[in-house]
Amino acid sequence: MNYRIITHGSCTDGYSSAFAVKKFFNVFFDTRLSEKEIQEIPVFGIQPQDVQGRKMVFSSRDILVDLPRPQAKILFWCDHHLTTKPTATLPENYYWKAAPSCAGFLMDLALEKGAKANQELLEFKKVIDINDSAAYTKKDIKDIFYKQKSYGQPLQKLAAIGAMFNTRDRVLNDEIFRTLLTRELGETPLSSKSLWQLNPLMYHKAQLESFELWRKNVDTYLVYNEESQCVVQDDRKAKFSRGIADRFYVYMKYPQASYSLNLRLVEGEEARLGMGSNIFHKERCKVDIGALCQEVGNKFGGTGGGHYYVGGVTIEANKCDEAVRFILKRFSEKDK
Ligand SMILES: [Mn+2]
Repeated sequence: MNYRIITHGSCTDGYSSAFAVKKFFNVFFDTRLSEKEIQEIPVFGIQPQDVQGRKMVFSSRDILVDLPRPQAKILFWCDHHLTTKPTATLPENYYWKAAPSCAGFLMDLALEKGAKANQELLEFKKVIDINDSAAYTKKDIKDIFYKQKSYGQPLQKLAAIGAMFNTRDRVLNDEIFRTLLTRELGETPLSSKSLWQLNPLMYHKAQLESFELWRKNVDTYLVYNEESQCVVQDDRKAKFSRGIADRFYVYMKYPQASYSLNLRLVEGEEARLGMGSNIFHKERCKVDIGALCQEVGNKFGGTGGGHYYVGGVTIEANKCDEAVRFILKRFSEKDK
């Protein structure tokens, strides 16, 4: 067989997308593989820059989802990021759409190809779409980023599963990701029995604690830049590194903000910048952030991309300050 499923690592949509490929494998590829054979297909979680930087060598049996399109011809590609929008007609088995989630898009494709829809799957699609496009209400954010009495809502369950592969240890995250996706799969990524035996709630509760630690720590150096209406989280100013990032906290703390920018150095040579717009006020977002990330990547010696409302970019560490000025200036200009 030698199929490989390669998806966005440490990411809930990446996990759900790989799940959808497995669930509808025979529909997508017109094969007659047994459940066991499908179960055994290996799953790899990688990052967009691994594809863009050509660190990864692809083969003609590779199935790539929720990631940029590689140069090499592969078996199947499906993505929904604005910055990977194709400029020419796609070859067979290549799919792109500006959908809220890649997993939801894959489910739609499977249904078009004749897979049977069921209520549970359609319900799941709603939840993953909200999750990956951050279409949350403030109440949703409270439900999934702060300690609660119970965790039975679908969005909370999805967050609990995401917590399993969102620890601070990349290697552990990848191992959990692989483990979850090479076991018996349920109807949806939420209902695999074997998954709940691994006690996602334990990870979730620990993560909520970590979010709290993180919020307390970033409170000491978060800055709101009035001019650009952007909250800046410059991790170079941090005395400590604590907890796990709660990426929507800035919009709870600064409701007046239109944008957020976070940056950190990785191994001294690389700077990673994340940008987003206020998820509760998307109408304020006049800048195509994915496109801006791509531009910043090209301008400052790296690569970047993303969606209209959120994106990321990796650049040369010594160009970090210049890049920040460039980004804040762009935010200031566009809002006037
Ligand atoms: Mn996605």
